[in-house]
Amino acid sequence: MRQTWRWFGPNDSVSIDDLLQAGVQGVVSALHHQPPGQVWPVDEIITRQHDIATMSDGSASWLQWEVVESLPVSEDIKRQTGNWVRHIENYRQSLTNLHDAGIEVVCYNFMPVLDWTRTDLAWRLPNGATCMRFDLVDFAAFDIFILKRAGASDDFSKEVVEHAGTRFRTMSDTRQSELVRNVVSGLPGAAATMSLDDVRSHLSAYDGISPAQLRKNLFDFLTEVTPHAEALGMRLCCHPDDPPFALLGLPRIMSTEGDYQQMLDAVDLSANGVTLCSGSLGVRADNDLSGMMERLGDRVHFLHLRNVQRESDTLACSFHEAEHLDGGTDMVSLIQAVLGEEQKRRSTGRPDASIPFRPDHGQNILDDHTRRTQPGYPAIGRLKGLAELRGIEAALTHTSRGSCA
Ligand code: DNO
Repeated sequence: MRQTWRWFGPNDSVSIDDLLQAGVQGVVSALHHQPPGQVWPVDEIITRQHDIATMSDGSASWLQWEVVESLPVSEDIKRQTGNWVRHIENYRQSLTNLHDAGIEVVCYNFMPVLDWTRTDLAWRLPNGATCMRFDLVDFAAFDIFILKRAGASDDFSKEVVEHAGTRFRTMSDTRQSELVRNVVSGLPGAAATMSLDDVRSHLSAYDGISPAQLRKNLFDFLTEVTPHAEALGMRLCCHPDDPPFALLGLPRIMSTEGDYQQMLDAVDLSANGVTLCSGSLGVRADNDLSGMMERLGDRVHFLHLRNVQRESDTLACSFHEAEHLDGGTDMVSLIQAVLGEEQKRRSTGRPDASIPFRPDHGQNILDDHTRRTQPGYPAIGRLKGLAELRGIEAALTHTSRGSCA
């Protein structure tokens, strides 16, 4: 298992020096400032590679940019509107440019409008750590009473709608603004100020696009780009919906094993692969993560290892991001399944036998509380996650030194 770490670029307050001390082996990054749909320029790719390869004192870090997360798919491609054909050509060109720079693994997602959605970015746990949380009642209060989306109340159970009404009536103005800010954090351009009207116009661009249509658009995109990636020896890997159920009336199509199976069958090339995100998929009790790793394993090109605690048994539910070894996913079994897949690949001589994973997200602990980082991406919380995951791998692959036998 290849131990990687997400680095947001030179403005990330977790530095390349920090990554080295955390024991990271490879870097996951993206040109976040490039607008979706545009070609990633060669010189910018090379600059990012240089930033990754260099410590703050100018000496070599020996780290490399190993995974792109994400090369975003434009909303035009997802909807097949506007410049989508040009954007697909640009996507292929970006793949060529990344390949020429020596990068093989490219993660993307096909979630309309929203990337990830939470109602709390720093929810306090009893031990003083903070984590990201999705509260279904708060989210319903946002959707029904703040955004006032037409038909929103039909998308929640009667009970949730009632609770949301009570929650909204007692919600302070400060919490209302915070809730809006938190929910739109997963929207494109969220760093800039986004009004509720902006949100409404993003949503209305998907009016009339059913899940079946969106799925067809994904398959069309893959039909266009995967043969190119395959010819270059690259591996594309689709990230699941986060959370894996419908939100804000938008179609969602990458939430279950069945969704992935359909996608893999639609374009049956090994370059058409999976980002197995145990945190996103683990929000659904019906997603069996170890089983998915066993069954989809030969196409899993990238792993996000993270855990969540569901707070109810309903499909759409509240949940929070647990410690990496806590929560609903049995991380030991999942890693066992990953090691099994790697073993199979080794026995058939596959060059990609070591699958890159990153400790996905982390709780804010210790000095994380005073360092400004991207929501979910603290230095120490992730380092703790990485250390725990690395420990599981070490234990499962340990062979006795056998001195007293
Ligand atoms: C959240 C991440 C996602 C992920 C993209 C991949 O923290 O896991 O933003 O990078 O969805 O395309």
